[in-house]
Amino acid sequence: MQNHEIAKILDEVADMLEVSEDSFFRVRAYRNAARIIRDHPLPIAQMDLKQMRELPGIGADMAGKLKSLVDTGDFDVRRQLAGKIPTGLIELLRLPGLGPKRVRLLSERLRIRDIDDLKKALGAGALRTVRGFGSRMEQQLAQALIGEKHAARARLMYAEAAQSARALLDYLHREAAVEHVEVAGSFRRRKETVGDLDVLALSAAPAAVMEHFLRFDAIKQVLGKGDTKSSVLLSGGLQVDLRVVARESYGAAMVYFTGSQAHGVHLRRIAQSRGMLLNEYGLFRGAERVAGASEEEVYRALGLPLIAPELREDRGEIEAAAAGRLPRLLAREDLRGDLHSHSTYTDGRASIEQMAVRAREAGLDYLAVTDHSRRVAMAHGLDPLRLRDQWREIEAVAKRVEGIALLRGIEVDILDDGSLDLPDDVLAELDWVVASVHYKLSQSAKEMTRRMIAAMRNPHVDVIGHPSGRLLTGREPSEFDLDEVLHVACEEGCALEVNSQPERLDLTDSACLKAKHAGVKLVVSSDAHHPRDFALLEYGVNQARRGWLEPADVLNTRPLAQLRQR
Ligand code: DGT
Ligand code: CA
Ligand code: CA
Ligand code: ZN
Repeated sequence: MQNHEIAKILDEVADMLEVSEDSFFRVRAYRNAARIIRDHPLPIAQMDLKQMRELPGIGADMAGKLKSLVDTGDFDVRRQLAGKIPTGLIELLRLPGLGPKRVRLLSERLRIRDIDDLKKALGAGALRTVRGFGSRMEQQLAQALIGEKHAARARLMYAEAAQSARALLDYLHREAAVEHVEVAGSFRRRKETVGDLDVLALSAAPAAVMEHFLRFDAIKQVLGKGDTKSSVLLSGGLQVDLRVVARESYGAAMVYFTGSQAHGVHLRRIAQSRGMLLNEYGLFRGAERVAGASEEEVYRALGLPLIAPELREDRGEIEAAAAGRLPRLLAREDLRGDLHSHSTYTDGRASIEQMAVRAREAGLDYLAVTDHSRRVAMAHGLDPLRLRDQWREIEAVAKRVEGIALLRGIEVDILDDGSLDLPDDVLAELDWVVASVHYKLSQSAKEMTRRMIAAMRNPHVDVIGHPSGRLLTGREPSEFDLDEVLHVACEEGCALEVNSQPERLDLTDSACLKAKHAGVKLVVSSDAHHPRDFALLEYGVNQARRGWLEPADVLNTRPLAQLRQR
């Protein structure tokens, strides 16, 4: 069992507890455990009970449940809940806008037990009789139910797929007949979610590679096997297609299976216009193979430089490549600082000092400590008094820890009307102000646009944090007029964040590109709640690269002195 699979089960248990109105603390214990395990760098399934108990944040009781889950695939609390709560009710949680509290309301007030019941209630207009369910909600649900039928199997977040990909590649490398192996497809394009893994192995002995692959112990089901292609389902539900390719075709196969499909179609059109044929085996003129062994060679033969996989969406990259105007994409090494992080002053897991030390180890020159403001009570948000306490601590740590500059920051909550959760005179004393929406994300587009603009108009605000509030785990983005927000951001010199948390990745790639064109600067932030989280910057950089961002578009590529002059 991969960490993300264990975490998913714990989250489901938390959902079930919440649907059945269990205590807040028990729910939180499972959510915390899920988060800790999802983020843990080592495979939990390979730990013994003692090691599990020693995981920070995992108590003896939880460790026992984990052990049972890893050994037997289940544990007592989950069995009991599964017996008590109809599975249909849990499935409702997948619908947009339906959290555990709302699902409980539906079941209590309208006796809804599954999707069919919900459809009937919607049809009868019964939903709006329940408090908290407006006509917007009705529309949203009706739409989602139409989509439900066509929706394919759930896609995995990139970070989750990366765990499986790493384990699989490690395993494949152990077979001597594998000369080279890579994941292509949307995973290589670093898409925020991944439908399946398309793996290409270079080998002169396909049979040996296939045999080895099919013995991978995380395989739950073999969907099909052939001499050079096999498809399997891993235990976490992720599909893997493995293809074994010969040396002379490897580059052409990489181009073909990295996609996107639209990018591939465009390339084949260019090949045709030059009297050639491009397929997964090579680029051919008549019977002659013009190119195929490497991607570079294929692109070159089409008159193009190599195009970064993150750009291959046919969104203008081929035209840019032909004109010699490909962007010099942001790389992780370009980031000199991190401008969004939390500490134990609010909901972070480590002291300011621990965070500073790890940020320095991550190669950063500066770190803004941006804990929550008071409205975010769940995280013990800071009032001006405790904030001043924190400044003293920041100063003390700055003296002890050399080699990294610490900025006094805040993640100030944007209130419902766009005013901020701390007075201006307090904000004026800060080095760095992130302003974020955390509540009332369901406001109308008009209200939300006005709210964000009001926040950006405040001269102390440097950046809007996770602008849409969406979560890939199921929360829809808030609605606002992006063009208008970008217009004001540009006017005010207010930046927008690319939040690196795997379930946020907010802004999206296309919004990044729009921001760049509008002349708005971006900030790629970890939103670290734990020293380990600086590694998440990789995901934010992926998103930024998909959004065509170059170092100059991103404020935290600048040296601190230059950032301060802004
Ligand atoms: P995913 O798996 O949904 O996240 O997205 P992809 O892009 O990995 O799509 P997938 O796995 O269906 O196929 C991998 C690549 O193979 C895709 O990006 C382009 C290529 N490909 C697959 N099917 C077709 C097709 O019918 N026509 C063309 N031109 N290319 C295809
Ligand atoms: Ca794929
Ligand atoms: Ca595929
Ligand atoms: Zn936040």
